[in-house]
Amino acid sequence: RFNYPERINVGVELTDAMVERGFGDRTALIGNGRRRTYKELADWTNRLAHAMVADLGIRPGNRVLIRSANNPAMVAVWLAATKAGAVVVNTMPLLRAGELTAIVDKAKIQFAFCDTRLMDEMATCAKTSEYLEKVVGFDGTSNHDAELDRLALEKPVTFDAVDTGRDDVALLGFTSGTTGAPKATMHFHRDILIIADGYAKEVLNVTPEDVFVGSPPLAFTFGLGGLAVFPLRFGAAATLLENASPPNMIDIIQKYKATVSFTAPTAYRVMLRAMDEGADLSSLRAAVSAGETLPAPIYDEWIEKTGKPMLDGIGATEMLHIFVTNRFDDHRPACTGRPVTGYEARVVDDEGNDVPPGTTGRLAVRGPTGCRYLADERQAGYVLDGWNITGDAFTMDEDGYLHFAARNDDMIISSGYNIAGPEVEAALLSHPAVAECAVVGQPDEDRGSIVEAHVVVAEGHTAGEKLVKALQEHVKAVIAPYKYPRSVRFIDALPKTETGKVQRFRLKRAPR
Ligand code: 3SK
Repeated sequence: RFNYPERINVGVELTDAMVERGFGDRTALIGNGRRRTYKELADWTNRLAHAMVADLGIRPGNRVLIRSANNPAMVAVWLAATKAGAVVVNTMPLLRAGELTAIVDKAKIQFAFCDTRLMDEMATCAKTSEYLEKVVGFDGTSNHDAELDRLALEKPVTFDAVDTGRDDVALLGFTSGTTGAPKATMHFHRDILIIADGYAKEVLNVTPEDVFVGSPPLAFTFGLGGLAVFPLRFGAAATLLENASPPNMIDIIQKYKATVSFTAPTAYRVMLRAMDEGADLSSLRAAVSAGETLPAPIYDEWIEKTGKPMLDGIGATEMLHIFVTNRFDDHRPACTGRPVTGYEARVVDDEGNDVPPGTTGRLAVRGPTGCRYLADERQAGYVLDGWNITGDAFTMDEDGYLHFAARNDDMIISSGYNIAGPEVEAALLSHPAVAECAVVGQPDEDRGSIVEAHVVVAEGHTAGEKLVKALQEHVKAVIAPYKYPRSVRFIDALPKTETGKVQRFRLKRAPR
């Protein structure tokens, strides 16, 4: 189904190859107040790639970290590094130095390209990491006013991209794992094309007339696929928003007549309310919802207001993108749909045996993309007999449609962000007032879930509103601020089993 030449470079496929196919004058990227055509993007990435190779010494296979908010410059730096044969790790702007260092050390990253507005934490990371050799700033505002931009300025607009193989690693996607060290998932050049030629083509039917908008960070493969790879593969336009708050997205949809959106149910809820107030979102022909379960009332109201279904889907960083989805002509409420063509799905028990229809079990998938953890013994737990055992509990009905039941792990999904409870617990425990704590997700109307911390106060400290604020500020300072506990409750003792295991389920409220 996916027949690519043996030698292929996805950076070239999404830029120069598009110019060759006649898309040179069409808009590729919109962001920070500027539009870039495919020709401009190809030239830009070629100049950057020259600078990376000639001035900075990047060699094929070098690992490169990019730190930026969603903007055209981030996409250009990613594509340029890919053309130079590097293996790229995209990271979110909110990450703190400790989180960056964990990534740098896990992936043995030598080079980092950082939006100059986000240098502080990167510089702290560079001081502690044993691998990072060079941190180079780029101008995320696209004014070309930083070191990398200056190096690229006078370079030729053509570049002989590194002759990578279709099965060479191009991208490392980090999962927000629940426990232990971060996990890096390796993705080949061909994988990045497969998600476009599979899901985006078959399910979304992307055309050059499309204009994409959305909120997931490019650092998540959900965002990278939905907001960069899918539009660029088909000659469409990508709008990239540094601030992708729902009101901003609504403005951009109206301004650019966006046709395809990628975001979480929380944002769609705000869009529905904005429609009540007169916002015109009728240009949207495809609204993709993932990252959280899509509540049936939002799905129903979207159809009622727009006449089109919202496309609920589930993916995983391990699989690169969405592998089970609803379709325009095949969708149901409170249902995630059926596998994307090329993928198969089963629901299995703990031994990997199929469970009967209607019984909840673990979702197992296989297809043209799949999990390859970088140097990680957890690989053996994720892939069994060629089946990727996801962290989610599902039921399959008699017709083969999949219905989400629960996460199998301690992941909290809040406003589309994946937040690992144990990571927040570790941050809280580094505060002297915390003797013990347990972090759970609690149902929340606006955010899907919120992070809630249950804290046993250390001797000599006093529970109260002042401590709540102090703990929240402390977490924001230690790890990415979006992970902070919006709710903090004080408790005399954590519920535990006889063997001392914390019973987090006893701290959870039932969803309403
Ligand atoms: O469902 C998800 O969380 C996901 C993860 C990675 C890529 C795509 C998606 C939808």
